[in-house]
Amino acid sequence: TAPVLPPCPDSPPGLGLIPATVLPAVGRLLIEFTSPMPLERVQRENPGVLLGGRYTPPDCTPAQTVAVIIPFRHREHHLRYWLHYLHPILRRQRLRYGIYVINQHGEDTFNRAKLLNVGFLEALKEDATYNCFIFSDVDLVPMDDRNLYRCGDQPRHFAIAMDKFGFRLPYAGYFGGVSGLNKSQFLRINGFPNEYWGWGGEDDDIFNRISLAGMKISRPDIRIGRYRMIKHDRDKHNEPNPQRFTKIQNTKLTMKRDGIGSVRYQVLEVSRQPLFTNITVDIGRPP
Ligand code: UDH
Ligand code: NGS
Repeated sequence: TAPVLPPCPDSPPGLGLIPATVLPAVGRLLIEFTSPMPLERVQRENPGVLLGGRYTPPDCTPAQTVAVIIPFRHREHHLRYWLHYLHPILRRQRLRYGIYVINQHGEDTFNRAKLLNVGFLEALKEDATYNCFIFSDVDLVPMDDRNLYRCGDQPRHFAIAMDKFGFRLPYAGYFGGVSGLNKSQFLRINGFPNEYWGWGGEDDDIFNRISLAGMKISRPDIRIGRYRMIKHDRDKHNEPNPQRFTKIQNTKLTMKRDGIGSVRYQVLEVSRQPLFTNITVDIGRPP
């Protein structure tokens, strides 16, 4: 029988130290997106990561099992950097985790929040023990490994100090980029909205849901929640949604009927890659 491992520490040792890809500045990592990043290299540098992008610490038993959900289409180049930086960070954080890339099939209008709902359900189908869900854009890399990718007693907002916003929150109710909810928090808000097609507002709707459910956002220290975003042009088929301003006024009415309880989609392929699980899905198109 396997030996019983001790629980993983609340503050994993070695964070803020100086592994290969890290600057000798406490906690701060050197993040750059210029050198080419072949997947073979990322694979070689992360031998402990199992098929599908699964990882379990060898030396302790984590309290949570974390599904990292990435909304995705045509961003392979960003994904390689994301995997390169995040796998070592998540391993150092002593997390049991899996990486799920939710790839929107076709060229209809993008729908970030609906893809995140799909990720929640599909991750649970892969492993019913997931109890923490971290939703991350593919172009956001934390600059400090003390920003722990875990869930707590309130929904968590991780990406609070992004370089493009001068390392500050752009507004007090900002909940975009990288966020995390445990299973019961996610279900309490009926998941995320499915009806935000195109860019903008869906993160504000999620913020509204959380507030309406009587929960409060938890955030790391502003010096720790720093992120670099990979610079990119606006994507095709993700134009700003002109309905977003009226929609975010109506969350209270819409959240009951539109959410995880009403999401309809069709999984086209589940493919377990060495560093992540790729789930290609038909989520339909705007009415
Ligand atoms: N995403 C894709 N493919 C797409 C659109 C979005 O994978 O075609 C995902 C990806 O994870 C991305 C996230 O959805 O990180 C959020 O979309 P976004 O990066 O387009 O949103 P952001 O607010 O950029 O970062 C908006 C366009 C900014 C143009 C700036 C020009 N300088
Ligand atoms: C707000 C958007 C959010 C968006 C944030 C940052 O205006 O969805 O800007 O955008 N809300 C609405 O449009 C209602 S960013 O500067 O990253 O492009 O996340």
